[in-house]
Amino acid sequence: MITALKLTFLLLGIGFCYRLQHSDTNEETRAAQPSKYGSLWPLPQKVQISEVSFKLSRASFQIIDAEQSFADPTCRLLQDAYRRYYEYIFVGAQTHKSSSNKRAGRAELTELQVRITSPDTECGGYPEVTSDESYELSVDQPFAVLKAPKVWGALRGLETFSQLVYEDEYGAKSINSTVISDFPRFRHRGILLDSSRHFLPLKVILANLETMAMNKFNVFHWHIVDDQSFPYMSQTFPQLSKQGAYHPYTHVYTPTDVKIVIEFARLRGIRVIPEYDTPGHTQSWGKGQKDLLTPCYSGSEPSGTFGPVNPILNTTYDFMKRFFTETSSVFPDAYIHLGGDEVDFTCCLLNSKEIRDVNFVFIFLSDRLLDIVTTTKKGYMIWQEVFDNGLKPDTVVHVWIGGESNEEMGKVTGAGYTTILSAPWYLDYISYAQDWQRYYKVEPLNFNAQKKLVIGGEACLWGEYVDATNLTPRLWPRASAVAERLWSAMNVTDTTDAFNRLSVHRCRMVERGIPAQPLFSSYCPSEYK
Ligand code: CP6
Repeated sequence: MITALKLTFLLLGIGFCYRLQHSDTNEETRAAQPSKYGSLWPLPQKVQISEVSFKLSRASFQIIDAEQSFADPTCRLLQDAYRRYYEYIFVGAQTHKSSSNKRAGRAELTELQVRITSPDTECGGYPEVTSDESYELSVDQPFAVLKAPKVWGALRGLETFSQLVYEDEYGAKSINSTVISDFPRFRHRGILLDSSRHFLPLKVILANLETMAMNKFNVFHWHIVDDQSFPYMSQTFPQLSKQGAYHPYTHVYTPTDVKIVIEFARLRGIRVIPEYDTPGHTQSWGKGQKDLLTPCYSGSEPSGTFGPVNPILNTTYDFMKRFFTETSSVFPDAYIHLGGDEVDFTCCLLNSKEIRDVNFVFIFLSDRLLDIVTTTKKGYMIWQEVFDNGLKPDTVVHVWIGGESNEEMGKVTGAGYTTILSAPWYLDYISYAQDWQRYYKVEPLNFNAQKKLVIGGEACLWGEYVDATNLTPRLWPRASAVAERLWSAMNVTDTTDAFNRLSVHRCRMVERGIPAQPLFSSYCPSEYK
């Protein structure tokens, strides 16, 4: 029998659940409507889309070098990109579909001509923080033209062109007459992936580089090793991955694997910045490198556990010199990330006689390691704690603490450091409903200090709860919100329009084979095919 009291609780419970489900804002319960910007993502700086439309057919459309282009057919980066985008443009399109009778009179667009306007196309080079990613796109008769000073802008413009193509109501591939001129708001637009907490197979990393290009990200921050495992196969110190990886042969990145990642990224205009986090987060290094870590003591006896990298032994610096000399030639980027976060001092400061009373991070990182890395001719990035301990002036500081309040950004840029923002963009945190809006609403320059010093930001996907099974849907399209914040103009803040474009952008990623998760109740047109 249900007593009156039980019934009351039951009803209260139902009411509570009802309110939970229906407390979403309008924004969160609405279905996507067409945006006047189609499905462009991230939104270009200047866009004019007209009503005039052209049809495109798989049989006759081609992407080619313009005659006046400084690039020629030996530029593999462009030729590869033409092939990739041709396939993306006609994804899902049938080869021999006769286009509709009704609109048969429509003009056909048969060419996209790509013109690199600077004699130094940078085709064979690596993207850098200063690379020019600007481009201008005009879609009109008799052909569309994409102009960019460097190949990097051409890559961005090809993605934009492919996003302009849609299927009309008869299923014919179409594009509207359009004029776009575009460039990124921030130069550093990154994604951090963590291959230490879980090993990430090469194909997962490559799929995400591909998706990064769809979102105009240009930095892959590879948090390659950490406490849990050391999958980087070092040629100088092979025992590091032999002892420190989850598996010495299957769960490692060989020199060839690393080369593949770097080249795949280069062809998409993406830098690869490796992070070798020191002096904390280094437990896995200790397995293959004797005496590298600080022994902990219980009383006067070694306890058998280890703290951070041992800052007082000269052998530590000999090791670091050889290790970072190797990585500096393996990774072509001008920067390396040296970590420096979350150093646990308790063990060494409290227990070891020798290491008492020293400012650990300062001695190790600021004083010695940065000098070592400087001799390898690399610049360095560091997590924000190191800044709090004093730092060389040319360091790039990566702000990760402070959530959505930008106080720390003001402090770091106030002290004159170049800065990268990640604090509001920890995508490993998940919650109910449309959290992409929270990432989207962040304004990176929302503080009173030297805004010029903020060169961009990174979305971080730490690996404790993420492996090959769930990485891609957890990252996309949530990271797309960060992509638009870092690429598009400061005043692009309309979340309703963003929702409309992002919904279609997400379906496009799915059509391109990327299992990006849905934003909200809905469906993708391609589900019917
Ligand atoms: N690993 C490393 C981590 C984190 C950091 N460094 C981290 C800390 C707090 C949160 C998420 C991730 N897992 N090496 C901090 C930069 Cl909430």
